[in-house]
Amino acid sequence: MSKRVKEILSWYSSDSPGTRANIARILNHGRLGGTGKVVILPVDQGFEHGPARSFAKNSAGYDPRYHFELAIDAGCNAYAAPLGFLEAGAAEFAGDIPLILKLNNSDSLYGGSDPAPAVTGSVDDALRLGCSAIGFTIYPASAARNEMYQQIRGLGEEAKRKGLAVVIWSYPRGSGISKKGETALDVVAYAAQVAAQLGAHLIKVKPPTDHIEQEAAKKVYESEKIPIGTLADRVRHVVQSAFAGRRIVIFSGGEAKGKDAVLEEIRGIADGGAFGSIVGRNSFQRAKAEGIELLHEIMDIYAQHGDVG
Ligand code: FBP
Repeated sequence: MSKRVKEILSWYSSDSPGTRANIARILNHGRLGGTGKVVILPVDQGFEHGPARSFAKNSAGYDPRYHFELAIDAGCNAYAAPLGFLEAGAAEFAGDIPLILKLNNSDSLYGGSDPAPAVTGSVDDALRLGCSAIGFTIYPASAARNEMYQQIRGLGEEAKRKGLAVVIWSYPRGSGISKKGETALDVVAYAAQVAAQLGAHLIKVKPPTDHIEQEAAKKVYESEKIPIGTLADRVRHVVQSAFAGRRIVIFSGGEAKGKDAVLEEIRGIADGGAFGSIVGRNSFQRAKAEGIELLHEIMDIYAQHGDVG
């Protein structure tokens, strides 16, 4: 076990050996194993955005087995997906890569402004499928957020009792904020703090812009001269907002874009001290060899910031 992984595990001192072993499994797997950095493949977009928007660009992705193979062949730390996708490959690929079962999901067919995902799997499903962690999305700023906070309270308590890790996707969205506010620095930092307070071991947020959404927060950012000019500055602030960097905070990839744009963003995120990235559409919407090459380049950037001690 590397010194860095040991140090990260020491931040989770209230957790059982089972949960800590599962966090270690994620941190020690794949090309970045042992560095304290992670790159995870998430494929819940079929549910969240629909099949054509997700898989038409690279039709191999309609087959659930494709994503297991992509994550394994690329040397990702873990693969995260909803129940159906994991059930379709968990036996065939058992033991090949740490799995994260997404326990809630929402579709894009209902157009309301306040997302209210359904619970679509259980902690026992995660254990049955050999997962290392449960995953759960919260939408701070949705009118339905309190329901999500209460659901993850129960699911998180059960997952920890049964020795699993907890990963929270924290995506501010809904009638409480503007569209621009979803990625505002103050809002993303707040979302990371809420996920940490809900007991997440790993927290996933979107890369923040330099917009400040809330008036009360704006005054503090100005009076305390919090640096917000570069992506690295902003990522540093978000990581600090999740318990002074004592929680694993990773950043999402977003819609498919050109390779140079992806890598430039990753460099900024890595420079800010992020623990890694979760990259879905930018990897599985490319032809397999190209997706793997991009994931490797992303991992190489993080490896330069990692520390195997
Ligand atoms: P991407 O790299 O494809 O953005 O995936 C990361 C992710 O968190 C997925 O798990 C999730 O489905 C998606 O982002 C949600 O994206 P959006 O906020 O655009 O609906």
